[in-house]
Amino acid sequence: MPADLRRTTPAPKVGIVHLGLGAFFRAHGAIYVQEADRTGDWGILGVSLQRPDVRDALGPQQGLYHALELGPDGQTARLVTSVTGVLVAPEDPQAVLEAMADPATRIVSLTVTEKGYCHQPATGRLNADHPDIAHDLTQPLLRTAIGFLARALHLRHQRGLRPFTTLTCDNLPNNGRLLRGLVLDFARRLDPALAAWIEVEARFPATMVDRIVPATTPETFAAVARLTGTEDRAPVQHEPFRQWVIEDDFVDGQRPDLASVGAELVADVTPHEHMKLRMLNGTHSSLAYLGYLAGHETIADCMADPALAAFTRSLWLDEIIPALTPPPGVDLAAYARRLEERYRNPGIRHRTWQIAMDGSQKLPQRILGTLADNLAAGRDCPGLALAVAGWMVYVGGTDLTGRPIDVRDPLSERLREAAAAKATPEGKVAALLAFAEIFPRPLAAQLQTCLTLAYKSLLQKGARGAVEALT
Ligand code: CS2
Repeated sequence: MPADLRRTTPAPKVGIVHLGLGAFFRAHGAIYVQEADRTGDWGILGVSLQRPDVRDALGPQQGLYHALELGPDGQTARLVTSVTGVLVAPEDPQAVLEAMADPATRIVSLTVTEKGYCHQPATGRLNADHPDIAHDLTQPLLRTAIGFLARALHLRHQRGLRPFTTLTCDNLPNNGRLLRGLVLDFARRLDPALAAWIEVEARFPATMVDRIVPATTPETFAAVARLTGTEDRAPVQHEPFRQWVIEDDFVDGQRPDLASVGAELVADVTPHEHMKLRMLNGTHSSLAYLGYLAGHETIADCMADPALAAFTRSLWLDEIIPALTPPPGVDLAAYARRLEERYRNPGIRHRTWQIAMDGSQKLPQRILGTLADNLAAGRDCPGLALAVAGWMVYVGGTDLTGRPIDVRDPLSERLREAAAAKATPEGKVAALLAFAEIFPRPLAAQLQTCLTLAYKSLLQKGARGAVEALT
């Protein structure tokens, strides 16, 4: 009989409220915080913004869960103790606001995925037409992270408290500045005095987060039971590598000592963020679409295919690195070699389909920025163009052999209809480039010809053939 998970030492006091308690944060930030919290003052109260599943699994375990590390040569499990409880926002939004407004809460961190920011990916502006934002501006039962942040800061302002630090941990460019702009935009519509206070007193440090966290599978549960002898209903799994680069800009300097456990606290995260988003996430998304269309289930399967491995190396060396400024002291070619090792980790099954999700929200910061910078410098990017064409085929909803694709994307219906309305590759490419929320205008016009060529190559040669033809 496997043992139940129970605390044997007191839970830490809550100092952090985390919005969007998904697998990534539980396998990354929650572990750093546990290691850094030597005084028991930085417990994490998790908030699920949509579903109760994580609370239902973690609640009976007093917030405890295991993180399974997937090394190339074996697995280890560690107990994570920093999460003290979980609230489900739709059940009791007021409780979430009160937790965020509690004076002991000094940080509100978030991982709500790209689409959770309710912005226009191409411009970074708040999408005020988003139904959930429109709702949150007028209704008390909040739905969005932006609504919760602005209204909780409002409560703190009204109560004469200091603001919390808002710590975004999502893969978005200039994530701190972006979020600050969105919260301010929302706050201005609530109360100009609130917006003025946030502008001066609140802090939104930017971060670069990195750890590959494949979705939990039945094998994860089985491995944790085998290694720990407990029946854990909420384990997560992750690669050994981890990195967290954080802009050191917290309200009153209040934060756990994250530097003591390997996080890098820096003055400017931008070069780290560009490097990671473009080199890791950019090739991840490229492999997600082209690898999926080539019939590969995981990133490791893609890298075991010599054509796709050579293609990925060429993306790094010929297209992405030339358009990057390296962070101080970082050798980008060495970073690429390290990424290749991580992608090849045979202990990890990271599905192309998982990474392919929400492409409309990911392409701008992962791929389109690199394309734009290269085009401006007079360099073409056949590999990244092929990746975008792969996305265009993918969102059409049918693979190159005619099988349906389960496309998950907030714009999936509109994208599929737009592509289906045109018969020719030129027409389909133009119809998808017309999505101004994804493709900035001048870039869209510049991409029409090379994307049409790439799209035709995919139809004629298949994904693997098109990749081989390039390398
Ligand atoms: C992936 C990321 O699913 C995806 O879109 O590219 O989750 C990636 O694994 C992480 O950003 C790695 O840090």
